[in-house]
Amino acid sequence: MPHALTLVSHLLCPYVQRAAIALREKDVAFERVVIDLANKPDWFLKISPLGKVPLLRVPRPDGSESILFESNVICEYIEETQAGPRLHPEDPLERAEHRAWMEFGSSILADLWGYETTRDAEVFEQKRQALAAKFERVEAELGEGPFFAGQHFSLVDAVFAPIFRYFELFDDLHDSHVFDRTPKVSAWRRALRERPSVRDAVVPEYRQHLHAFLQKHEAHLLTLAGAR
Ligand SMILES: N[C@@H](CCC(=O)N[C@@H](CS)C(=O)NCC(=O)O)C(=O)O
Repeated sequence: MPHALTLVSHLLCPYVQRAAIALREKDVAFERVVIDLANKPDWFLKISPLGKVPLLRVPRPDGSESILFESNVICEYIEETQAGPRLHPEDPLERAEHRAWMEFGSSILADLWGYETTRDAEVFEQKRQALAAKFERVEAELGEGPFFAGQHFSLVDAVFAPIFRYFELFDDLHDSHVFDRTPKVSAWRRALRERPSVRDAVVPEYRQHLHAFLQKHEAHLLTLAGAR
């Protein structure tokens, strides 16, 4: 039987991973369609208002289809419609705080984009410092763990897990020292790495794909690693 929900994806996209993690946490079966962003198919351009992934294709009862875009909107929809563990706090103020930290995660991704794609040593260093400063902010928010809000996995975890995944490769290539002053963030990273929903959000060859992406951009990170 075909799955009701289809997640239109790209192999490396951290925003796609948020939605995949949320679906897996709720134990929802879904289909994944992977597209090449460097060569966007016409059907995708027709249905994606911003030309971006993720999209969630949702069938309506009348047989038509809704196309949801924007990862946080998709995550909120999953939270509101799917059974399974809650991924947002019950309390409205805490829920708003979680949404704010999800946005913070998106701003980290903007710095990470510069960090991983620049060929310029100066820009690289600016981004490295911006990332370190942002993770120090996050550090101040964390409690006992293992997750953002304690024992209970939430959408904030789904947002940060793909961010941390980048550093598995990046810090192997060249230690960023971004986490030197953030022991709680480091513990959070470890907890998320072990989570099945996080592991399964990407293909087993993710690391190789990410490495190829760095090569395509002639990233300064690879120059530092002496790997180019
Ligand atoms: N704000 C969007 C950002 C999504 C986004 O930037 N996706 C990237 C891939 S990770 C994309 O599709 N970029 C379009 C392109 O590369 O042309 C969201 O949260 O869904």
